[in-house]
Amino acid sequence: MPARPTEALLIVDVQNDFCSGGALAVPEGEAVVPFINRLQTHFQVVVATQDWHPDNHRSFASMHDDKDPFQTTELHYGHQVLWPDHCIQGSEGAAFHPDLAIDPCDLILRKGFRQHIDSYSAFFENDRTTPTGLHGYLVERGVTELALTGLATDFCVCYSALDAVSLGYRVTLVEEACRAIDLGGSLASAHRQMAEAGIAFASTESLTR
Ligand code: VGL
Ligand code: ZN
Repeated sequence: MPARPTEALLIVDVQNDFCSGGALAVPEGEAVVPFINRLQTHFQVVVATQDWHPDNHRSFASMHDDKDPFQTTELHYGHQVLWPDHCIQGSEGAAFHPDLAIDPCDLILRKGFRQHIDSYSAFFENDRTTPTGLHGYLVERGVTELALTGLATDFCVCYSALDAVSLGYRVTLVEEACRAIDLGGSLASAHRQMAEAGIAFASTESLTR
């Protein structure tokens, strides 16, 4: 009989390109690092994701004529924001922030490596059907509860959190351990959707004492 549920810490995309000076810098992105490092020892399972695009990825504005970064387009699965080139496989921008503790991670999961599909969520790509394999891994490890951290709150963290709820996990968002891009109200919308889905919001302090 399990004494307590198995909890996993999910660290989303804490990569140089999402931090200050990066290609798709999230304001104060690097501020999440000390909180995440502190959280790691309090979880039985720790997983980090890495946005990992080929240099001709369809989510890049540079791959579309007459499009600038942060405009939108229709791809074969629907609406897609077009981004500056970022997190190109093997580049310095795709590497984890140098201060992020990687050694405690049990699994590093890469996503967004298919040229024609973006992948915000750690569970499903943006066509909403192609799985990343993370759910299978967590099920096999007996994980039922997830604490989410990382970048960006209103894109990859939010998509991952909502998918996790629909897959049946209990989900908590760690507030100081996330930062947002906030594009046209996307942060407010993400907060509303996560609250409606029953996601809890917690502080690092409450999870580490
Ligand atoms: C992300 C936009 C494009 C994220 C990744 O990690 O939130 N956002 N690729
Ligand atoms: Zn990306």
